[in-house]
Amino acid sequence: MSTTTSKTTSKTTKGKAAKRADELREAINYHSYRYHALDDPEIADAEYDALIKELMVIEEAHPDLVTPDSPTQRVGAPPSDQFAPVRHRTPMMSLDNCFTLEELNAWGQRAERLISGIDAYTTELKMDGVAVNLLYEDGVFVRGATRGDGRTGEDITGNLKTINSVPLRLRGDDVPKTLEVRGEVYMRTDDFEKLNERLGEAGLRTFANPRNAAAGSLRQKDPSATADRKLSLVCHGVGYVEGRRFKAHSEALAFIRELGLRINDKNKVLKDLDEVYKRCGYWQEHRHDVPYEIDGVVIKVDAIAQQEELGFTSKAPRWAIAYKFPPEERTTVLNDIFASVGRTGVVTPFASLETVFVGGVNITTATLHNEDEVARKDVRPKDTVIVRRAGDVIPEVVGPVLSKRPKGTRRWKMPRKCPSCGSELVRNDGEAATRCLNIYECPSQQRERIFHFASRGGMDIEGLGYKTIIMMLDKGWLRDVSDIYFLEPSLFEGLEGWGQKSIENLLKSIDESRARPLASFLTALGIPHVGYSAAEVLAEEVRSLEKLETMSEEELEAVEGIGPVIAQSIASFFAEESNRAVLDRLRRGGLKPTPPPPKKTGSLTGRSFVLTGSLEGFSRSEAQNAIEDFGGKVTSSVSKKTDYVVVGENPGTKFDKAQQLGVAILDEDGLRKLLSS
Ligand code: 3BD
Repeated sequence: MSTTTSKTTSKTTKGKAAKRADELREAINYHSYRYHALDDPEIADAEYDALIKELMVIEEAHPDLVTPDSPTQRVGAPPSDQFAPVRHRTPMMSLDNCFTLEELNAWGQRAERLISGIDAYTTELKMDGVAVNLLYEDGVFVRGATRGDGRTGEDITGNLKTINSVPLRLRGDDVPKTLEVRGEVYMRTDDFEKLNERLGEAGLRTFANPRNAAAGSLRQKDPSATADRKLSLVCHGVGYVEGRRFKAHSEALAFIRELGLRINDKNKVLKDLDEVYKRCGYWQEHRHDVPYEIDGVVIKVDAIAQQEELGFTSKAPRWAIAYKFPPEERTTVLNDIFASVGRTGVVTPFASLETVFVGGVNITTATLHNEDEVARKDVRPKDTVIVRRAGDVIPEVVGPVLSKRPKGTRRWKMPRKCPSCGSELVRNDGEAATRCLNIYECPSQQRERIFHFASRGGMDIEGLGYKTIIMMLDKGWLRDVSDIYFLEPSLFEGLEGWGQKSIENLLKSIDESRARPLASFLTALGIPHVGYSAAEVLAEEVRSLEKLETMSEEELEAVEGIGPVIAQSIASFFAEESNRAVLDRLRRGGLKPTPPPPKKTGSLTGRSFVLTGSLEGFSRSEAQNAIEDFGGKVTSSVSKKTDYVVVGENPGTKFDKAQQLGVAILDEDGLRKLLSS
């Protein structure tokens, strides 16, 4: 009798819990929609948090009540080693750019000539984020991917789920069976600055800009790491929707907003081109009035019927264009000019400036490139100068404002001695660069080499940032990059700021780097002229470091994609005794780069292609994928080692070069025949 009672009680408790969980989920989803999609919350953040907390308590007590789309399941996916490729339901197109209002006008005039009476244009702020594609089935978020090459991206579902503005379930009774939406994931400027501050304090590598920070956060292997970064999503289009037709782009956006997806509240439908130009001009002036980075305005013909009439070029719709803002310029006072020594010994003059806000960030230094540039611009210490920052390029000094030059300024002279090690600087005839030749001992070069080695483009050792490297150099733990692989936890004992956890994390990421892809390792070595793309070509060819070490300059030059300059540089790098010693020590430290996956073989194995001009039926990456699928190789420049040059519309100089060298030329049909034979 007593058992039956307790059973009923537990049943009703359970029933109650299930009911309350449902109520909570509904309330949470509603308030999340008010907050993210409508930007109009009804309750305070603390009240919202309390609802989440209550639901978590219930779900913990009754794990069988947890649903996959429950708002508590944002950090659910386990860490994964790889992001699987996913093909988008419909391809994600490219967007044509224009850089002046004249170019924009040319685009607008053309559209209006092709279609008499364009009803309206939508204008959207061009988010400087990471393009993503989200798939909803029966209203449930099932998959999210990066854009990739437009056709296939990487599956980042687990990471996207951690973003609060990504609804896990769509709202309403009018949810389409299948919906694919496109948007940008971005990080607010203030969150970016906070993140960098945090990373910098922890001695970790910082990000150059919010876009890189967003991209890096989305690529975390562990979704809980992504969850720690504040990311947001705005949607700007529908890729596919089942059972519904829209009359206008603005209608599609309004529809997905109803479903709970966020769209930008600055979007505006305008009735003619003059208004479009005005709005572009307005946002160019006010680009920093929004709390995130934008790099332009996207203009789209609003009516879908008119979009369809305008159609596409080979790569991008004719009904849309991005107006990109010009780089921003400001004036400030140049306090002094210094010279810094990079990892290859090149000495770069740079300006130390009165802090100035330009391109969305405060800058205090700007590059002056080289000795001749300083002379040509004749910028002098104490000059008022114009500085420019475009996107993620290094800020540069454009020139002096001569009317503001104070009395008694003097031309700047390149120092004779290395500012880091004091050795004599050298500038070779015919070269712009001044160099410090003390390659192995110069502290600046050592430091920069190690920093480059550990950086994202190289071995990507999380936790080995500037601050940490400087500390380790100071302590004498590092002399060259091989010392990284002999670091012991005991070294850190008693060091301030180094807890058990951070030591473990650093050593773990060092350990992970032991098996980085060969191409990353070759890039990390910083051999002059060997950037990532040359390293990729080499890795593909040699498949092991040992093989590369034994190759002669002639053998290297025979590799497709490797020219005489690179071949010479690699040969002399490996000829140097001290470099060999570092490589040996790296191996003793357990370094074992992973060779690239086996090459596909097929009818085009051993054949190399260069693409020029635009093809009708392929985007560039589609053509490349198709060639590679058959075992062929696509390289960027034409040489006598090239087998075929594929020529599309408006080919570049590669076409001329191919004719000069007598390389076989294929048109699009020729390529298709070759692929199908
Ligand atoms: C934005 C294409 C179209 C659907 C093609 C018209 C190129 C990134 O705010 N609309 C926007 C934004 C991007 C867009 C389109 N509307 N395409 C848009 C876009 N408001 N940033 N993009 N993309 C998205 C891209 N991404 C990476 C590499 C190459 N292209």
